[in-house]
Amino acid sequence: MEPAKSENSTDGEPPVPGRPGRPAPQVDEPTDVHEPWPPKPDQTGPGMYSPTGNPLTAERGARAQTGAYLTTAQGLRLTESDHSLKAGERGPVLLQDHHLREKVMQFDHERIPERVVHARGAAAHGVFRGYGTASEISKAAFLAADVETPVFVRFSTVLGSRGSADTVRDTRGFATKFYTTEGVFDLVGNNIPVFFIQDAIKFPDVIHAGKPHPDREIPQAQSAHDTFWDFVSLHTEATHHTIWNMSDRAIPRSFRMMEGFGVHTFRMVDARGGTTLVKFHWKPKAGVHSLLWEEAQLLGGMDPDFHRRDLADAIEAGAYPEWELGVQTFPDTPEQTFEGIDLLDPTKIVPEELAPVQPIGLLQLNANPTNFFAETEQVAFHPGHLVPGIDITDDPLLAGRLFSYLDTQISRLGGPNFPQVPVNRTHAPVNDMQRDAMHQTAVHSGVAPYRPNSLDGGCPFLAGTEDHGYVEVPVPVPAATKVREAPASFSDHTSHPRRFWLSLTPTEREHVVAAYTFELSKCDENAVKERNLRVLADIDPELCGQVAAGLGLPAPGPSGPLPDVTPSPALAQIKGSWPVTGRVIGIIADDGADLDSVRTLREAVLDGGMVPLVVGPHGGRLGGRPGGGEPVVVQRTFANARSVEFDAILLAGTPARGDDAYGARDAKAGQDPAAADTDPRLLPLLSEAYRHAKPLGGWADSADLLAAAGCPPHAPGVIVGDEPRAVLAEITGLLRYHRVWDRFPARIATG
Ligand code: HDD
Repeated sequence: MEPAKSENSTDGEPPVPGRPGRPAPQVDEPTDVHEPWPPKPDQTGPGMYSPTGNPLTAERGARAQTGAYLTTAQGLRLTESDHSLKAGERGPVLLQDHHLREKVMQFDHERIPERVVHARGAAAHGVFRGYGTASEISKAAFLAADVETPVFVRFSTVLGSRGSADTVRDTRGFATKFYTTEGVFDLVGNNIPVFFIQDAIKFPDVIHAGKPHPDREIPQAQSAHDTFWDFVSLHTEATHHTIWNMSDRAIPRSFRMMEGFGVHTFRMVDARGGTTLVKFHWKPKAGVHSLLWEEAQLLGGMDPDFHRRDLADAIEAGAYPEWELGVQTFPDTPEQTFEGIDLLDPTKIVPEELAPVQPIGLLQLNANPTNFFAETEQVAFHPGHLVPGIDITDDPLLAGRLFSYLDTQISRLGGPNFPQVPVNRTHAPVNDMQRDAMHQTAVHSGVAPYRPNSLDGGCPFLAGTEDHGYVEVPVPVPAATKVREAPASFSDHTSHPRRFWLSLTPTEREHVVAAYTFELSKCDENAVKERNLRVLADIDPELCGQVAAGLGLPAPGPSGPLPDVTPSPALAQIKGSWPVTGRVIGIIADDGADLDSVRTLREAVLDGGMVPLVVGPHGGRLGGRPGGGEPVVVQRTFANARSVEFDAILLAGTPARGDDAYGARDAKAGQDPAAADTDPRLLPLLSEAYRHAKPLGGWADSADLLAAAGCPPHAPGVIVGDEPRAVLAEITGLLRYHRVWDRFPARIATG
C-alpha cells in the first residue's frame, strides 16, 4: 500500500504537513511518520456479536474505520484537512468547500438527547450461564443448564445528567440485555428492590420533583432539595424507596458490589404451561458494599468518574465482576399475594427469610465497550422485551413502563429502527415485516411485506409453542368496572420502611439518620422538613427523633400505633466476609524504601486478584540508583493521591521529609511537631483512610508515620510488622469485611 504523498514531500523523506509549493513548516511531528498500517482489528466497525469478548468489535462486516487514509464520509481520500478552502490566504472561505461543510455538519449533530432518566451510565459486555435450576418453572432457553448467552449490562444513576458525578446519593440502574437464541430478553432493574410510586401515571411527577428545579436548573444529581422532599412527603408510598435511598445502598463502593432487582413480580411459564410468580435478584459475588458519605463527596470532586473507571479497570485487569441471578418464587394464585404481601405492589418486598433467593445462573462481565456512544449510549432497553418462559404481571407500574421504553427511543434514537443499532440487534433470526422509517439500514428483499401472502411463498410462517413461539399466559381477567383506583393493600406505606430500618445494623442506621438530616437540612421550606418528620415518626420514633434533633425541630409523634414487623437480617449490608477481587491497595514508598519488597508486594497484590497502586513523592520511577536494583514505577504521587481511591494502604517505611516537593511546605503549616520528620502530604491521606475505617499496614519504620497521622499502630485494623507479605496477608483478611468496623466501637454492628 502506497502512502499518500503531499506535494511538499520528496521520495525517501516522510511527508509532513504543509501547503503545496511552500516549504514545510518546521514543527516536530508528535509521532514518527510511517507507512500506513492496515486498520487495527477494532477499527473494522460494528458487526453482530460473538459469544464472548466484546461482541461488537469481534466481527467484520459493517462500516466504520476501514482504510488507512483519511477520507470524507463518501470515501474520497483527502490530501489536506487543517485549512478551509479560501480565496487566497487571507481571503474569505468558499462555500464550495465540501469537506468543511461535511465535517462541521456531522459535528453539529454529534449529540443525541440524553436519557430523560438514567442519563449517566457505564456498561460492559459479558456472558450469562444458566444453571438449569429454573428449568422446572421456566422454559426460557437461556436458563437451561450450561447454556451461555451473551449479555450487555448498563449501570446508571437516575437523576443526574450525562456529565454528572458517579458517586452521588441516588438509586442505581442495573439493566441487562440477554441476546438469547429466542430473542432479546431485557431485565431492566435497579439496585433497590422497590420503587417510589405504584402507578406509572405518577412517573413524570416523581421525576419532575427529583430533577433540578426548572428555574435555575440546580441542584444537579441530588435529591437534597425541596421539590423531591415535598413530593415524597405528599406521596407516602415513596417512603420505602426513600429510606433505601437514605441508606448506604445509594452510595455503592462500586457497580461490582451492588445487588440488582427486577422490582416487579414476573410470571414464569414452564414447558407444560404451568406458571410461577417470581422476583428477580442479582447477587454480587464481591458482596454488597458502600462508600461512606464523606468518601462519596470527596470522590465527586476528585474523580467524578470513579464508578465508571472502577468497572472498566477491573475488567481490563481481568478481575471480571460476577453476579448470580436468583429468583424468589411464589405460587401463581388469583390473589397474587404471598404471606399477606401484595405481589403487584412495587413498593413492597418479600423478605428473603420468607422466600429464599434461589440461584438460577451466573453473569460475568468480561469486556469493555469499544465505543461509548455506539454501545453504552445507544443501547435501548425495554421491559417488554420478553422470551418464551417469561411473562409480565398486572403491576400497574410495569404496565406504563411497557409503553414508555419504546416511546422514549423515538426521540432519543430518532425513530423506530433502533433495534438495528448493532448493540440492540437480537442474535435470533429476524423476519418482522417492519419496513422503512427513519434510519433504516436494512435492505429488505421480496415484494410482500404482509401476511398471509401468496407471493413470497407465504413466508414468514407463524411458530407454534414447540417452535419457540411466544404465547401470552391466558390469565383470566376478573369481571370488573373501569376505575382510577388502587387496591386497599397498596395503602400500607409504613410497615415495609419500618422493617428496613429495624433490619439495619446500628452503624447503618446511623448513616440513615445522617443522610435524612443532611438532605432535609438542604430544604429551604420548614413545612417540607416538618411534613417529612411526620412521615419518619410513623416509621420509627428513634429515627424521627434523631433527624429532628439534627434539624433543630421538634420531633412529632406517630399518627397511630407502629406496625408490628419482623426484621429481615438479609437487608443489612454489614455482615459476612467476601472475596477481595479488584480491591485497590495503595503502597506508599519513596526512593529510600526497600524497593525489592515493594516489587514483591506488588506482585503479591496482583496474585491476590487485587490492584496495587504505588504512591511516591514524585512521578516516574522510584530508585534506579546504581546497585539499587530495578526501579519501581509510580502510579500516584503524594501530591495527587487521596485516600478515597484505595481500599487499604500499605507503607514501605516512613518516606523522607519532602520539603522541596511541590505542596509540601503548604501542607506543613500548622502541623503537629511530632510529625516534623515525615512528609506532611501523607498525613491527611493516612488520617482520612483511618477515619474511613480502612485497613492500614506497614513495615520498616512505618510506625512513626502512622503514629504521626493519628493511626496508633495497635488500633483496630492498623498492622505493623517486619515482613511485608505477612502484613499484606493480615490486611487482605481485614478487607474481606470491607472496612474495619471496630473503628466505630460505639456503633459495632449487632444486627
Ligand atoms: Fe425506567 C430508563 C429502571 C420505572 C421510564 N429505567 C431506565 C433505566 C433503568 C430503569 C435501569 C436505564 C436503562 C438504560 O441503561 O438504558 N425504571 C426502572 C425501574 C423502574 C422504572 C427498575 C421501576 C420498577 N421507568 C419507570 C417508569 C417509567 C420509566 C414507571 C415510565 C412510566 N425508564 C423510563 C424511560 C427510560 C428509563 C423514560 C429512560 C431511557 C430509556 O428508558 O431508555 O423510558
